[in-house]
Amino acid sequence: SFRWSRTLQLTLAVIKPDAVAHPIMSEAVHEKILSNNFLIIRSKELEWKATDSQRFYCEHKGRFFYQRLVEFMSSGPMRAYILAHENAIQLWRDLMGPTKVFRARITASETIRGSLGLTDTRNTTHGSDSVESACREMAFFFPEFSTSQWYQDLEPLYR
Ligand code: RTP
Ligand code: MG
Repeated sequence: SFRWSRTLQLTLAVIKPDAVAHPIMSEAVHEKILSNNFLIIRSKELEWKATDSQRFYCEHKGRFFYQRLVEFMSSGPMRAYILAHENAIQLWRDLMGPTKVFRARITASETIRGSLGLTDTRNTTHGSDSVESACREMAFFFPEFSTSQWYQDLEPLYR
């Protein structure tokens, strides 16, 4: 019988409006997801109102870039994914590369942000940074998806 040998972890990945606006960019990101063998558990295109953006980025309220970040993230459609992989959270962040575009370009030009990032705000993608934020962010984007149910359904594969 089939025995699962790896531990899957879930993360939330988002293709931001700058990349969705240019299909050549969003397709390159989608390719990265596939070529790194992520399982795509959920995927949808959606658009935020300014209030959604404020709610999602409330931890950054007061930072100098908050206003432009909030405006940018509600400026057009995005594509959100729930991805599964061994060590998915760290793997996806490694593939994205550094937040700061100058750092990404110079030290990690092969990463998503290093190759496609336009500015520190318009930096192509988002990825959860911890198990806690992955839970919060998956619920934010996919309220009907139950993370605990998903892990529970997987349980028999590990026995
Ligand atoms: P993220 O939350 O999107 O995964 O990015 P991160 O952890 O690498 O970066 P964080 O410091 O949490 O910043 C959140 C988002 O704010 C935007 N940002 N803009 N100087 C700027 O204009 C600036 N600095 C940060 C980025 O889009 C980042 O994704
Ligand atoms: Mg962050």
